[in-house]
Amino acid sequence: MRLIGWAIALAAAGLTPAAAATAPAPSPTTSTTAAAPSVNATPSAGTGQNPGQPDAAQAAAVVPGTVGHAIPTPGIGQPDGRKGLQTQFTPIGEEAANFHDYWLLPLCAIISIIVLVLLVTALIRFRRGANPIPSRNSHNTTIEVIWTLVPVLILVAIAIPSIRLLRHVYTPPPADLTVKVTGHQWYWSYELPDYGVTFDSYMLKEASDPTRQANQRARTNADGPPLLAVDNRLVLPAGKVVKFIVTADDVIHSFAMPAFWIKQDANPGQLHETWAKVDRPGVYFGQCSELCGARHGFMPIAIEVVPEAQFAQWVGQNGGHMPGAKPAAAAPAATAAPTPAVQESATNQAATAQN
Ligand SMILES: [Cu+2]
Repeated sequence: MRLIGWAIALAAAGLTPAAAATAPAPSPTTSTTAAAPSVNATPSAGTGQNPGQPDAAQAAAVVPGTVGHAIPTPGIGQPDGRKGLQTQFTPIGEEAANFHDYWLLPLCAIISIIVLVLLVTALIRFRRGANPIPSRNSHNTTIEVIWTLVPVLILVAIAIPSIRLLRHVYTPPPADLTVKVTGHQWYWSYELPDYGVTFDSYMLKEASDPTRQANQRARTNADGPPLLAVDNRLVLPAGKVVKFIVTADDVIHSFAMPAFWIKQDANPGQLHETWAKVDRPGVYFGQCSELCGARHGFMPIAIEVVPEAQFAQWVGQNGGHMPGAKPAAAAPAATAAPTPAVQESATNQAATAQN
């Protein structure tokens, strides 16, 4: 009987020679035809940059260390293999990380230890061997009051700092600048409406990537880690409150910057708002954190925080203008404008000097 049972089990698992012989072996033609459409439908991994659109960073030689190309610091604003949260660089991030590290985690550890001790005690003290005649107790008012009140108190102890943190997240200080972030399959585009700067940001491919086109710059260590470095970084001024308006134009993406404690869904047809204030200049990396299609893993986010004077320089380099300065294209409409380009450049310098 037992032998029959084993035979049935093995046959069901397809392990018997008979089952192997009768199972339809995948023919080479079948597997080729099955694989072909997926290869055609899904571009090779790592094709982050748009092959049809020349890389904006190609035109000018990239000089590592210049504004927009600062060299990232290992372990800052990027994963470094250690467990736990990334070091935080925004007020909300610091508050949330402290709440997690010094309140939630110890609380979880204490609760787990108490439950484990209770469980082991019950297993040993109240085992059948030690209690041949079972206890007939069914109520104990004191214990019932304790096991109702203690969890309520624990939840209140978590809720108070948690709600305070949420209040801080959703009551941002007045914004110094606004950035519109749009997720696309599979890249990000950024717009600084007050500065007249709009650009796309694609992942930089590895030099060894066979899908990299001739007009696409390969990633170097000065750009950042693999899968996180981008051709055009979003550059932001240090110490300023930045409001991010997040949306998408095709499917749901998620704008996530772990070092800023930001993870905001980007939904087509909706505008979501989040904010950050970063005091430390540096390069910070994030990724799309919503499964958005075949190349979801190849649309990183890179934000470079720079002193304000360098930010003005970056705005100028990207065809923008500081608020108050008229864009070069709009200048001809003004009456008696001598030379629009000269006027624009002078205003930019004045704005830079002010900063
Ligand atoms: Cu995405």
